[in-house]
Amino acid sequence: MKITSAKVFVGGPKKNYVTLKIMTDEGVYGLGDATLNCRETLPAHYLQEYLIPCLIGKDPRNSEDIWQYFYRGAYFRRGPIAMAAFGAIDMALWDIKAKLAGMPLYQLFGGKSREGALLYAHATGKDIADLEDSIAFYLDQGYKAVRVQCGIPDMPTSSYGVSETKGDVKNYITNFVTNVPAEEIWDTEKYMRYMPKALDRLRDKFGFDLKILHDVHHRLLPREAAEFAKEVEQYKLFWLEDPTPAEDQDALKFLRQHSTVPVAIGEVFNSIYDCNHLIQQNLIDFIRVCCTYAGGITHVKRIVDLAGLHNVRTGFHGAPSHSPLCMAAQAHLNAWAPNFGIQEYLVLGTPECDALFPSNHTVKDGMFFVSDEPGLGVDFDEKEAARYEFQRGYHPVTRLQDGTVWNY
Ligand code: GCO
Ligand code: MG
Repeated sequence: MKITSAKVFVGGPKKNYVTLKIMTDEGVYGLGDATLNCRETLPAHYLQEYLIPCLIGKDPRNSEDIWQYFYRGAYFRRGPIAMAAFGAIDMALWDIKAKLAGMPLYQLFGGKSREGALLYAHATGKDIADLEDSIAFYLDQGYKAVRVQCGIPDMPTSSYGVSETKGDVKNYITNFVTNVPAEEIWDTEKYMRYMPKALDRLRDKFGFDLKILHDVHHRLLPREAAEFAKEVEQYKLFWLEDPTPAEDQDALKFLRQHSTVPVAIGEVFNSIYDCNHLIQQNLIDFIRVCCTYAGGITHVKRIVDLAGLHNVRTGFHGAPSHSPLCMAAQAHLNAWAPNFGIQEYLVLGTPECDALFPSNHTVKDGMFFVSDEPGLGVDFDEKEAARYEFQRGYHPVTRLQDGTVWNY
């Protein structure tokens, strides 16, 4: 069996999904996601210029050898661009393998450990009243876990994960399309003073059964993160995400000495080498990698197994920029993983997105139910894809009040 050709598509409804389609001489094709938010054309070019020419003629069933060939063969290894490109190829090869087997992908990992996988939605509000409406909206849909992000009074601009517009509480998706990045102002003291009060009010209103997550988005210094974690411990978060930028991994020791709040990190990690110190030292409780820019199913499954050895659970990244292909790859891992924790979920559900990526996966009562179609269980409609083209966009750049550049 041989790979005969492969194509890359860039575009989608409100997002520049980077979709890889690998064709074989037996007519079976595989699909993968290489979307790297706000840098989408780079993995697309990496695939087109460097990787696809090497794929032609290879046996698609040898997904491990092909992964090693690209990873070890690159010499300049790792990094989000290369790993997203390898990730898309790897997903597509697993899709082919499971289609050949006539099985849903999770069967090739060892079958199902659970029927439905717990999801969390993004609740958001320009202020606390909006955030409460947003949480109520997700509770009505049956969600049992929500990430809460709230506008901070007197913050000069809106902060991460929060809409500019009052009343914008449903399925909030940031529009990053700009010629140059927008700029935001951040004030750590205001955030640290207000956010615990907001959590207090939410526990008062919604009680302690609701699973509440919160994303600091890398903005605190190690000592501040320890203080914040200590203070919010009483609100029993499901997790506190990215309290500090994870480059300085030992900074988390400080937080661990002061608080038992569960910590989730890893959405910007690309490889097991970014994760292994945090996992082996028990500095985190949830690992947040994703199947796209952490090198596909082959590599992420290794990370999941390592995490399992140290009682770290999964909480895969599922921001709006992940295409339904990446979400499906993760759904199959979630169905199997003995150390599954939770899955972030935003992507599916718009008619445009469903038309571009038809699938029978379902979401009900805040749980994801993986379909029993062979392979990833997601198709790609090339005619629909022709409606979209690439639109450049940037993540905002964050500054402190005095102009110092900070972490987005
Ligand atoms: C999350 C993330 C995202 C990132 C986004 C950047 O927890 O989902 O923090 O919202 O900001 O993936 O492209
Ligand atoms: Mg995050």
